[in-house]
Amino acid sequence: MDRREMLKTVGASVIGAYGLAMLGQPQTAIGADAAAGTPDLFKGGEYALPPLPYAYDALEPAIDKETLTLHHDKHHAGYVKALNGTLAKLAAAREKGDFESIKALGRDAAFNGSGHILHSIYWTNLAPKAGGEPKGDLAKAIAADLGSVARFKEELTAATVSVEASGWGILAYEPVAKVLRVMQAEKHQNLTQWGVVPLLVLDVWEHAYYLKYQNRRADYVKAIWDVVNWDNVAARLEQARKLAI
Ligand code: MN3
Repeated sequence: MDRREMLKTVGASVIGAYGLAMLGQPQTAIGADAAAGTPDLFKGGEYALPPLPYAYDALEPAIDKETLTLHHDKHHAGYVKALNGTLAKLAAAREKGDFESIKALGRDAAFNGSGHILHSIYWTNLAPKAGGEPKGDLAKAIAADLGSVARFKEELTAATVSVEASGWGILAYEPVAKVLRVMQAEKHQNLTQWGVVPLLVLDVWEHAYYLKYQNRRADYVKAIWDVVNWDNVAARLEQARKLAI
């Protein structure tokens, strides 16, 4: 088995844990910009940086062009590169039967793999000329599981703003009880529950907002509601409901 085949095998098992079907860009009704750019997160035997599905300045004023450019082209790209590097090291270790570094490699794979997945979802969760309120089945599910849309927004805002250090606020679907849950992630990989499917993820690493908002994380989270692509969140819920654990 050559390196490319090994990566493919390793990659398939890793991405399987997250549910590959969830990662495609659902078509949205928001407009050509939001619907364009089907992210290809794994191609040619390696994880890949999906193109941003809109222009770098498309989310202004909520998210400024410089932040979005650095965030996508440098930070997300860095996670993809590190993930592929880690998986290549794991494959080499497997080839040699030398698992001395398995603990460190496992940590790196969890961190960078989760970073790749969450950022890929984050780009598609946002869109220009978006915001407003969720509709249809998504709105009904939010009301049934989380009180009301207004109360859900309060909960996710509170969870996101209060993440300790670097992390994410997350609306997830939990396929055992078949309910929506508001969660936090520290870094990218901590505090999760196996099996949940992230539907809407809000990045509160400082690199996501510091250039424009400095220490005012709450102002960034308030502004991000103006660019949430609810059609994308709704499409992800529809896909998640097909999962079984
Ligand atoms: Mn980030």
